[in-house]
Amino acid sequence: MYTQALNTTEAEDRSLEDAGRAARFQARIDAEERIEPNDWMPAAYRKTLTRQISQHAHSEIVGMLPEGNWITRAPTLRRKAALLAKVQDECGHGLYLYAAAETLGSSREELVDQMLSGKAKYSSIFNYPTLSWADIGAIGWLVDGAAIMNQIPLCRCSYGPYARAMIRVCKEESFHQRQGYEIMLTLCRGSAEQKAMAQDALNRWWWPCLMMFGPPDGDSQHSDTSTKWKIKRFSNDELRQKFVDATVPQAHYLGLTLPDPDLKKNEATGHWDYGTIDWDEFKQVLAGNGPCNRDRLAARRKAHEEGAWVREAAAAYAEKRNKKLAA
Ligand code: BYC
Repeated sequence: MYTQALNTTEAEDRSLEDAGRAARFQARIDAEERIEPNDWMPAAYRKTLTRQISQHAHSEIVGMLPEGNWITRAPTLRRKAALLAKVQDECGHGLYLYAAAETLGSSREELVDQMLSGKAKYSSIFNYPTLSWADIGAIGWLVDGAAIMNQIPLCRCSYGPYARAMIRVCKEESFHQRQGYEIMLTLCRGSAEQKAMAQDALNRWWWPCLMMFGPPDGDSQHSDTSTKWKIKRFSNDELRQKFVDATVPQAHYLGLTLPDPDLKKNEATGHWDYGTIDWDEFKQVLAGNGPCNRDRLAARRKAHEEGAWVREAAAAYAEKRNKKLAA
């Protein structure tokens, strides 16, 4: 009896203490203070950040595959060097994003396993194929363009390690976007065949790029809490609209047509109104049924297996070195 009464009081104390901590945490967020790894944070904040940062890391790593496909077939040495550097940059982004996610308490092995087992998501966009050289231009211009639109606000995310990682990522993505646009410009100023190739790439990548920003606001599960915690600064639809408004004039400058008959400038709002996104296609891609989902996961699993000896060698070296330091 006595023990039970004592326990109840302890539980009450704990929940009062937690409520106090949660209120202080929210006050820090509201005051635009950065949350650092050793600070107290609600379990749900840790969980949603681990989810988002690790998905982001997986996207960077899987994102190397569609472009990596063209490294050996780049049309010139200059294009090859730039593409090689871009793909290496994506790898670097993945690595510092995994490092940022690790500061929240999950191990890299655990996170990578979640991706390889198909449990964790990565961006839908990387489940589409790169069929021509123009796709490399379209990815740089549109996919990196969309990524920048989404990631610039993440530089002000409440979680310090993620926000700081985003600063460098955004600088590199801006360079990627420029090189992609320059590929498109070269193709559009080239032969009729080259211009048609650029138009075909735009036709295939446009709608999947709009899907990158996530489900419409009414269907977004995490937006409310992520906005309250200043992980998200803009909603999915707001960022999508910003992307459309920035990209339509760029397409016009290239002399290309956007594959949307409903696209038109809304003189009242100043925005470009766009047609209906095929959310069934998005759901299918998320469910693993996009054109390349199976290939992408198979390629990552193969690379992981083939890299096992590197991880073992690094671990053996670290153990030996630690023993030496301890002696
Ligand atoms: N693909 O409640 P919601 C790049 C999921 S760029 C797959 O709105 P949230 C790169 C979402 O995870 C791409 N899944 O979620 C660029 C959630 O499922 P779970 C990576 C998606 O988190 C160039 C569910 O749908 N960028 O790496 O509030 C070259 C409901 O959505 C997608 C980032 O990851 C999608 N497109 O908002 C190479 C940026 N959209 O988790 C590489 C960081 C939504 O409950 N992430 N889902 O199972 C974010 O900003 C946010 O997570 C999102 C989604 C805006 C993407």
